[in-house]
Amino acid sequence: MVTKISRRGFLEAGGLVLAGASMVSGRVQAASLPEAPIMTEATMQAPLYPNVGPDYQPVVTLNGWTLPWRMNGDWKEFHLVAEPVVRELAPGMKAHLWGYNGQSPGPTIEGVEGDKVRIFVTNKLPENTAVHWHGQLLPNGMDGVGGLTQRHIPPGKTFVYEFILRKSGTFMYHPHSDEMVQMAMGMMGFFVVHPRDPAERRVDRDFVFLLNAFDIEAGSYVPKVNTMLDFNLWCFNSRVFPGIDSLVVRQGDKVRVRFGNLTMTNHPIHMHGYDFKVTGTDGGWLPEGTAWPEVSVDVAVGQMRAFEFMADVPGDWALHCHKSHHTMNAMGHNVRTYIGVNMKRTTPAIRRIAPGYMPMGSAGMGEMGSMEMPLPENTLPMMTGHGQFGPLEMGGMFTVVKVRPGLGPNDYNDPGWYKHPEGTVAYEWTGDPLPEPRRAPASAKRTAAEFRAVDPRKRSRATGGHGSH
Ligand SMILES: [Cu+2]
Repeated sequence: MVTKISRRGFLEAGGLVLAGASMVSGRVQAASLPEAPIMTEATMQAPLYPNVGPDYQPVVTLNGWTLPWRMNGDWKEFHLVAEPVVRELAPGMKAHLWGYNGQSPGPTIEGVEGDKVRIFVTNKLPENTAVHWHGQLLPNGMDGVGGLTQRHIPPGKTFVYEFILRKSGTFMYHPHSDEMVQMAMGMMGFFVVHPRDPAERRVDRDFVFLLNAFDIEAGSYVPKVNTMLDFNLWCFNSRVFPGIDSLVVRQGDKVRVRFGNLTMTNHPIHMHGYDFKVTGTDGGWLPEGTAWPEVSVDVAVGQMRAFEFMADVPGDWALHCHKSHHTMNAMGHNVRTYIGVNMKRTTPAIRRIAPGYMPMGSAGMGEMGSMEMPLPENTLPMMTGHGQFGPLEMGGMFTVVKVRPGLGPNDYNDPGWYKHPEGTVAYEWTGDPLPEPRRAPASAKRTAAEFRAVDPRKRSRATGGHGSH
């Protein structure tokens, strides 16, 4: 508590200006590197409550953690270690990635507007790296663009970044050295800066996650780093459903959800049950009164978004990317469409070449959600996960916001499935059978002639001679 008071006194005495001046001679005075904590698990760790400086409600990182820091004078010191990591994407599949301090994404860095931060970055990768503090307003030489604003950090070396957190908001960090490879390998993290006034923009729960994607062939462990668009694992924080943490919320809490997009495409993030307000972008907070309502918010590549809502309606509310291919796991995009095809005749023929072949997809693919199929080692079913009413037939960028009455103020333990009040669940009609629908008279005749088969060899004749060779 003594530290807290003296620190506040310092800042009230024009600390921000003094801090600016001291940046000029901002060489590390301590001889020792701060500890670099390592996390070995992919489960959500408890948020880190501030023990010095202004109070704030710390963020909760889905399947992640917050990087501890130490105070050195008036500097908040962090230590990131860039290194190869093993990350469980969901139970049943591990990926060999690159990340920070034992995980991909790296730990969330959290601070307060006005903080002087000193971030040590040790490179334990087999190649150069550099860290860019995406969205932060800082001196050019601290911007982390290898070759442009600093020397790259060679393997085995530690570099120091020093800057003042000039504004509150939602930021990210990621490499700016061999960027394509290092991002495809999972190197990224969240950076949250809280307002200096503890009452400003305060919420009761503040969740963060990054959107990232990998292309990992079934049975292999290392992402294909040259893939540009056709990824097969769409992640929140290097996890896929059903491996992604739920967002556990107490009914009545004010909730914020922040996310940043470091994939190669946009993601319309959709939440059920609420019309939330978009309150933050990459550029900062929206001025009070200008937040706009949405039920889906699109986040472009390189952008961050924050939305807020009052958790007044309990339930299990889905939160997911609305691109339906992004809520699938390990999907082969070359699988043929068999909807409407009678597989009875072809199946025996295929089984002669591929014993055990199972005809799938002629009535849709939903059956894959409940089927136990032998999979190659180290991959995940395309659609999976079970709820209280059966298989969810989902994967990828999908999770659940669990709003419950009566939870503790900062209790993030999974409360299980929602117990719906009697008579509030969609139910089966058991009354009179469905009457025959009345159709327009012409329709019966037309169904028989909806398509005609064309022999491709005779195609030029059939289409009147276009494009024949
Ligand atoms: Cu998406």
